[in-house]
Amino acid sequence: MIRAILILAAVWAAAAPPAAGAPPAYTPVVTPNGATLPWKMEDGVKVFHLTAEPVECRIAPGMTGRCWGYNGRTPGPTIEAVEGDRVRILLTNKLPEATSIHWHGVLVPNGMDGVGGLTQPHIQPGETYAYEFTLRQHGTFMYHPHTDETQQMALGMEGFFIVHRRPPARRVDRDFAIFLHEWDFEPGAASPNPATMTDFNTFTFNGRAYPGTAPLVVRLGQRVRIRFANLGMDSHPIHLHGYRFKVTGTDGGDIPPSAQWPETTVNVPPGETRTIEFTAGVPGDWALHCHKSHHAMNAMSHDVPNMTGVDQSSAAALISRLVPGYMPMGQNGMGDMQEMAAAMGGPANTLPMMTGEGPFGPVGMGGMFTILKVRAGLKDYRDPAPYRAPAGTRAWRVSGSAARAKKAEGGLDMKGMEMGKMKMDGQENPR
Ligand SMILES: [Cu+2]
Repeated sequence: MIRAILILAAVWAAAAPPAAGAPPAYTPVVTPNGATLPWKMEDGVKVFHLTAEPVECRIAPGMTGRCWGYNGRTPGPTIEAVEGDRVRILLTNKLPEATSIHWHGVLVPNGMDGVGGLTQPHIQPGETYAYEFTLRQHGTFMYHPHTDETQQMALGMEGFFIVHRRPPARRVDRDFAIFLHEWDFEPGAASPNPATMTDFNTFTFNGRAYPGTAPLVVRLGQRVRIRFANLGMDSHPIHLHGYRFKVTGTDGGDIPPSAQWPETTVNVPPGETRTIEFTAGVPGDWALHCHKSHHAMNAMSHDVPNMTGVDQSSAAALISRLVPGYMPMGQNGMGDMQEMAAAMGGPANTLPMMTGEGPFGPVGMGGMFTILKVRAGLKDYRDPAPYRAPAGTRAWRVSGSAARAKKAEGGLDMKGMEMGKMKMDGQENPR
């Protein structure tokens, strides 16, 4: 009898929605540089409120975009709920034009699908609409407008809609969500051009370009999930250094374990989400970035002649008679442009192409780039100091300029170098 009651209680606990304010039965999602949408319980319904509005987007130090989004940000705050929840989402339109909101990947009754003109009237400026449905699945989904989509999504109107599994599956310790977005900002301009179809120049994780992106801070040994979403015009192959991972889900749901294979890069096409999982078994500062090389750069201009290997010295002498201070660029690659651009100063509100300082010098990346920081013994998830590789586990100079090497060494102790002792087992995906 007691056993039956215990079983019934366990079944009820698994099915009942948690009381408002009770700790969630899942690891809450972290949206780096972003936010999670608060909710309140009203008669058994989780009620959320989104406001569509113009927003300021701090792309990185030195650049702010005038964009559109939800609740003061782009991407909008992450909606987080649990399978079985009844949710009501209010949308207030504070844009200068009509909008609507679609729940991408969420299985809803047709009238809740949010396609302006098709399943409901467009939501006019000043109006508020309510959407209500029961969540019958779990996974990583999105929300975005379905009115004047080209303009509204290009300006940043999008967000995560994450539904946790009930009962919880294998628990992860850290659960991150990163929205990918490409923008076209004319040099010096703050408003992105929504008419651009292919040639974008600014690439962001959750509305931030490196070095404006927050790192993903993880304690050594933790199970990590990262969810990526893309509503742009281009696909983004996101590459993680130091690990192998498995793609465990799409916006269609879980991928069964028998269909998962190891990867180091996951391509995230437009209109899709991808979820990856791995165990963070090796400490370090591991790069996480889009592998389209132009997407890991800022303010990248593409309509330029190829100067690689071209001796510009005679041309430079001639041009500088007409344009005092003229400097030829690109002869030895783009790496020197960072320091040059910093010295010259670019247009206002425009980022240098490659920025970010590491312990050994400029990182030479921008755009869709951040760092997975894995450390033993973390007490909290604040950004830790740069990783210091143990003696014998960092690349070393064999020959070359001692002066350059000294600068590159960054003053680190190079004694006791011994190769061949680096422990690799933590990099294996144990499952
Ligand atoms: Cu990309």
